[in-house]
Amino acid sequence: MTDAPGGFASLGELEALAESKLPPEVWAYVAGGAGEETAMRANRDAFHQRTLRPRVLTGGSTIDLRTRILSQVVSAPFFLAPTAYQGLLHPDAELASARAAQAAGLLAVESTLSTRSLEEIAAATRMGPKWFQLYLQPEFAASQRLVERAEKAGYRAIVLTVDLPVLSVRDRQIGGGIAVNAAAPMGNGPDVQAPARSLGRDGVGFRLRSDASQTWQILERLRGVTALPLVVKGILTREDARAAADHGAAAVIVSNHGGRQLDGAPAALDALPEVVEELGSSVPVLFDSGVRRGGDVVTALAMGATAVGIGRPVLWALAVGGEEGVAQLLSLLRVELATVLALTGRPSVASIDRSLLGPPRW
Ligand code: FNR
Ligand code: LAC
Repeated sequence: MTDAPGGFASLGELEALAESKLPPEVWAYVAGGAGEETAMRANRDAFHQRTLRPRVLTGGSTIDLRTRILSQVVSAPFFLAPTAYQGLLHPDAELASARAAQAAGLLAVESTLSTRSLEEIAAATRMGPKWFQLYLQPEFAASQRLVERAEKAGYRAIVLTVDLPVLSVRDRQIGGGIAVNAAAPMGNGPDVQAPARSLGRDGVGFRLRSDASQTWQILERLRGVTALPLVVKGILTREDARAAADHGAAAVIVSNHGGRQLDGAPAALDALPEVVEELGSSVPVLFDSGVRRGGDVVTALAMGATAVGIGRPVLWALAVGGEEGVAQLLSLLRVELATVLALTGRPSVASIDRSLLGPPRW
């Protein structure tokens, strides 16, 4: 046991501690990826492959981590990625993680599949910037109602996740993880349907659920029902980045969903350059999938991301220490990020650029 705040003293010990605290089927749900988990492993390998160029004797006595994400100034260039069913990890669920984000001056993205309602989360964190992540529902009217509720409750952008038209085949979850999430409470009420492994056989081929039969026109349709900026999450190619921009996305999130969807997908980090190249400075590019350390944040920013989402580590910290655990995680990440900037001779997030990147390790 440790008397460190939140129950852990370093980022490196967090994952194993979380695993030791959780029932195996909940752990399988959080930790698992699609298929053989190739894409999930690739996310970490891609970070390990990159190097940063240390710079010394560059002067300066402060390090400024402040970042602008759309119109929002936040205290550091990372945010809480949307993750479902946080009630499986701690009784305070999304209230704990959102409060920790608010206290740290960071953006939290709340999932359609939260165990607490979006209104309850908003009421608990009036001052904290929040975005609402939308999973399209089979009926557009249900999606519309969710978006309208989010706008009314003070969320400042809609994050449309586009990489989950069907839930992927996830071997590790087959033993119980799927049942676990099916049993979790649906905080946002009857408008929300949990994503199922939703391919139905029609005798000839496979049929997709109606929320999968969408085209890019869905952005215009959402635009018609909300004034909030639309952020598209789950982009891995230049073609889809272009389509998102052409259909009015205010930002995109390069992500392979933490390796939980297409096992053949590239590491999200390896897809980042082509998206950044396609969009230039016209549309901000956010990133998630595999971010674990302060140095990873720097790497993704040096490759052109504006800010990065933290996914599984928030769930680990929530399981280990609730709100205090998430606060500790965010604090350790911030310290590590500032340390990496000091060691690479950068006074601020704004000064991070491509010249920070060194040759690959292998
Ligand atoms: C997710 N993710 C996710 N994304 C989303 O848009 N809506 C959601 O409800 C969820 N739910 C969810 C649950 C769990 C248990 C995990 C691990 C992930 C994906 C998430 O936003 C993000 O893309 C990944 O977590 C990034 O990968 P790492 O860094 O967590 O490995
Ligand atoms: C997941 C979904 C629900 O990855 O986003 O489990």
